[in-house]
Amino acid sequence: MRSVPGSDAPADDAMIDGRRHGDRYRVSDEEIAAFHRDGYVHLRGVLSPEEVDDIEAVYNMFLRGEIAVEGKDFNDMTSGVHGGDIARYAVVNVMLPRRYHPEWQGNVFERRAASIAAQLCGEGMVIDFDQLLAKHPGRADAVFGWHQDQAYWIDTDDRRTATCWLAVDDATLDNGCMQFLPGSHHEPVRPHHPLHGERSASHTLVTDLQPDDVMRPVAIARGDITVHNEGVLHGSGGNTTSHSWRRAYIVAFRSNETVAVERQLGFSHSHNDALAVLEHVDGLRHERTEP
Ligand SMILES: O=C(O)CCC(=O)C(=O)O
Repeated sequence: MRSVPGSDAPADDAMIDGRRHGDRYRVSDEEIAAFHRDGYVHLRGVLSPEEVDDIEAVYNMFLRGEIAVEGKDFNDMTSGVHGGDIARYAVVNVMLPRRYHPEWQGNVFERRAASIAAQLCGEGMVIDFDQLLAKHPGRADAVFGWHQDQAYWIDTDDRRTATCWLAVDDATLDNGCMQFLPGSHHEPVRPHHPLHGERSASHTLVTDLQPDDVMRPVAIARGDITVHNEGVLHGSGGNTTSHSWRRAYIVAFRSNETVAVERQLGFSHSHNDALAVLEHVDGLRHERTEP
């Protein structure tokens, strides 16, 4: 048995291992229902400890700067700073690692996540983007502001999404695990604003919580994932531990048609995309009232 402080329930290792079959991970009917009801779901043991070790080796090459990443695609999500010494970053953000390290394409996380996206959202789901988000220990300011992902994205007809968030370290309330507002994906996209000044200065978009919003922290173990929908309100707190990194590896799936439309419009999820495109994302369209 293993458990993470604050996690919803201890997990039985034998039961978890039985759910991985090569490239596939079996999602239960209850988990599929939870994803559609709450806008997110926690799936245990999607990767084995050895599989996470392999992922971690490449992850750390990115953190050590051994893999070149262009311009703003290597940045601090809290300050918008890019380049320079990452020891000063609160939330290290690497956008599109599979673009910058093509050898990673087709890795075991991508393959299992693809099987999960198909079970949750149906056929025709493809990788839209990937991302690494790492919080240094001892950074109470490593806060990822409340947002809906759709706020960062342009409007498209097919809104199916499965954003798979892999814990490379145990993710706990203390080191800044994900927190979700269950069911909020049924609401329209809320108005968002750049964290600092204009969008040119701040890629990060945030929205304010409403009085009745009760965020639910979801602590998960290394090798577990959460999967969330583009409309669910979420974010995470700082890393107040003295010793524990909080490293996450994210692979986001959307429909083939949606990804094609995005690319046609010059939207690739790179922070280097043209400002004209980045200024026309959903969360900045304040007049929006429908999902
Ligand atoms: O890793 C975090 O704390 C936030 C990640 C996030 O917002 C996302 O994956 O959509």
